[in-house]
Amino acid sequence: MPNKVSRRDLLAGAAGALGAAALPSARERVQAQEADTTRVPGGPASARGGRSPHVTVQRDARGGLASRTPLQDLHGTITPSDLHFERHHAGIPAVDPEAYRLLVHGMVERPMVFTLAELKRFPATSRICFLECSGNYPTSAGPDTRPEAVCGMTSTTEWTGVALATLFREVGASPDAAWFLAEGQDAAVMTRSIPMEKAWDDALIAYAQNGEPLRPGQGYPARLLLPGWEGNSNVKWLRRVELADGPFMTREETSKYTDPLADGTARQFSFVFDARSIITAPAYPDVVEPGWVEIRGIAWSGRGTIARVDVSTDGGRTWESARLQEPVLRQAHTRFRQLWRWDGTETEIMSRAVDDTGYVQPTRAALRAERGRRARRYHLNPITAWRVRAGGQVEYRVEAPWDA
Ligand SMILES: Nc1nc2c(c(=O)[nH]1)N[C@H]1C(S)=C(S)[C@@H](COP(=O)(O)O)O[C@H]1N2
Ligand SMILES: [Mo]
Repeated sequence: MPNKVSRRDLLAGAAGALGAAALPSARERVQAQEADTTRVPGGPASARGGRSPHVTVQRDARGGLASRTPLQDLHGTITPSDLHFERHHAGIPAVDPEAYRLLVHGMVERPMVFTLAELKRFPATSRICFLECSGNYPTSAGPDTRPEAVCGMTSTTEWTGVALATLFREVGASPDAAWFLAEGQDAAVMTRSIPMEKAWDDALIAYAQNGEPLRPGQGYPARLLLPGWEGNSNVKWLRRVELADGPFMTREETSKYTDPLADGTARQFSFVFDARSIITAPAYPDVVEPGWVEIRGIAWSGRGTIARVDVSTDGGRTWESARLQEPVLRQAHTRFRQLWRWDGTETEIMSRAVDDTGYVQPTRAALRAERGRRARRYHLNPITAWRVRAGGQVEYRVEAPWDA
């Protein structure tokens, strides 16, 4: 319960602040207005909005080459553009939109170069989906780990652009082309090979996010967008697309983003993200009180649509289906909620996502058994648990380091 303040106290406070000096300072004006917003005219309209001075939500950008979405501070499913996570291997290039060119060549009838204006003249299409980094797993995590540090390298956006299939029809893609290369114009010159099926299915050249031009960190002026596929393959600052009859075997796909498996083989192209979920509240550093608590979180799957999210409040012994909150979109963050009556005893709470392909989010032990001891910290999606102490403090349930 907030402190009890009477209306008369509020009015007296406002009058006092105003009466303290002949002309109220800006700060006093704000205080007076907050005490009773009906007595003083409010602020003016502005050319560009900002957040309330009371809202301090921001990304964790301590990584320098990466920043994380504060999942625990968000509501709904769309990530505000300035809170979308960022991951760039060699910094954010300053690309001049006038000088920007996209070359499409290789196994095509007509190699073509597109300006940004030309890309925008094609029929536009929009798509709401998540984008996640393949390395979205904590390196070292103590009990004081927040949701953003567990998996804040995932965000959901309404992307707008031109379907890659439209461009491929324009250049006359050869029916024998099986893969295409996507190359960025940053200092990392990020290059990835993508199967042509994804282009014919739902790949986009995106130039807008949530209604505005791409943010520089998201690949301004244009990027490749592959719904549900690992973040790394969504090449930003896209400058070149080359069609070929096989993969190009770039560094990112021969060494970095392959997954060694338990049977001694390796999974080379791990494009599609498996289903994952996390409880974002209550979570560290929340403190809960005995009684009703609404457990809230997000679930997503690169394979399709979230079909169910199970929640356990007894350390994984029993599970109940949580309520899914609309909209439930394919390959997008999906909200779940579950009412829980906490009796004040120590326990663990956790969530388990199930998608419409029947895939069930694994425990860490199951994932470990599947991937084996050589597994690296890529494409990890284990169930995450929060420990609720008897005093109500919520802590991250620490797992042994993945590489241990
Ligand atoms: N050109 C280029 N594209 C890139 C990268 C990069 O470093 N350079 N990073 C990739 C990685 S590892 C990820 S996870 C996503 C992150 O996209 P975001 O920064 O828009 O969230 O972009 C991918 N595309
Ligand atoms: Mo990434």
